[in-house]
Amino acid sequence: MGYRVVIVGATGNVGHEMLNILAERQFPVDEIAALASRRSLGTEVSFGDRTLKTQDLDTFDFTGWDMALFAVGSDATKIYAPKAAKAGCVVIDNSSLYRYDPDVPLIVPEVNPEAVHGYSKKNIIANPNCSTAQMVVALKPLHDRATIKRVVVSTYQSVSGSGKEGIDELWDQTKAIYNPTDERPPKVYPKQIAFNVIPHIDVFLEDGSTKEEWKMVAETKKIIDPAIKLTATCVRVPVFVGHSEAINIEFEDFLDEEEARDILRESPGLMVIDKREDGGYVTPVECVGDFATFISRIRQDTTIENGLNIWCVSDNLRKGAALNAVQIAELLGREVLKKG
Ligand code: 11C
Repeated sequence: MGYRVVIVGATGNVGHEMLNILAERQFPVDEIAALASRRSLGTEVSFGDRTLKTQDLDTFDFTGWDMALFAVGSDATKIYAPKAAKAGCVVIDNSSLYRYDPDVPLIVPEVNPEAVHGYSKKNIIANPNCSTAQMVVALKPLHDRATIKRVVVSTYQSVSGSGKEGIDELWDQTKAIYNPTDERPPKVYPKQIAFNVIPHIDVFLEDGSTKEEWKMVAETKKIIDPAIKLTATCVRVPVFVGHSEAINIEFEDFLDEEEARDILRESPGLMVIDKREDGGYVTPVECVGDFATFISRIRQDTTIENGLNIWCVSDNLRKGAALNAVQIAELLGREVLKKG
């Protein structure tokens, strides 16, 4: 016996990846419903070798469905997630709406699987922001060994983090550099993204940081340890898919780079590719479509007592969103619902 699974936002980038990953990982599905807003109603989506016709999110009855993977913005989530949860369908939500709610577990299955048991307070589980998800997979095993005091992270985030509109804007601007008749006014980013980098993701906060940077701090504390201090600079780069991060870590205890490499190599969800030679590291184009979070450039930071630098790259639509949500679904099935 398998599960009755709903995908909310099935026509978007993340919803599309959720369907692919459920099929790729042979998640035990008895029945699947692909929901979309009225605007995309009737659009067909693929699930393995099947084609599903999308159904109307507005009128869908969640009663009798085991879990719903939500891949829509916070506004739609606010309306439909409580409806699903109340009908007894466990919501796995990719938006930021519930992440900081103390009654909602925020889960990265390689890091804090035990938190799944907290789902029942609201019948909702939150999926973290993409830039946090890949980073905490790398930080957790190092924290377990040498206790992280402080992290300084700079991100290089792809335009797919802004959805299809971000991808289209980079594509259109790139074409327009060579053919100015293709030029269109920017809609998604406040400055040119093609052949440029923009140190601004999400809205500005009063202290001068951005919401994306704040999310990395708040989510790392909730998922790993509130004692970890973290400061982030989040930057949008002209890459279609794959977020990269330069992470500087200060530990309580000394951690030798060789031991760090061994720890990371043996930890779940990670793939270490770290040869100290030309091309001996991973770049975002190589991680697209992969399940792993890749770690390269592991090296001691000798400017502080117990310091380490790493380079961390992952497919933001997968580990950063759809894959993590499916892993939560697997965890929920294994530990709680126990049907598959
Ligand atoms: C980006 N990280 O790259 C964002 C996208 O809170 O789930 C995901 C935003 C979120 O723009």
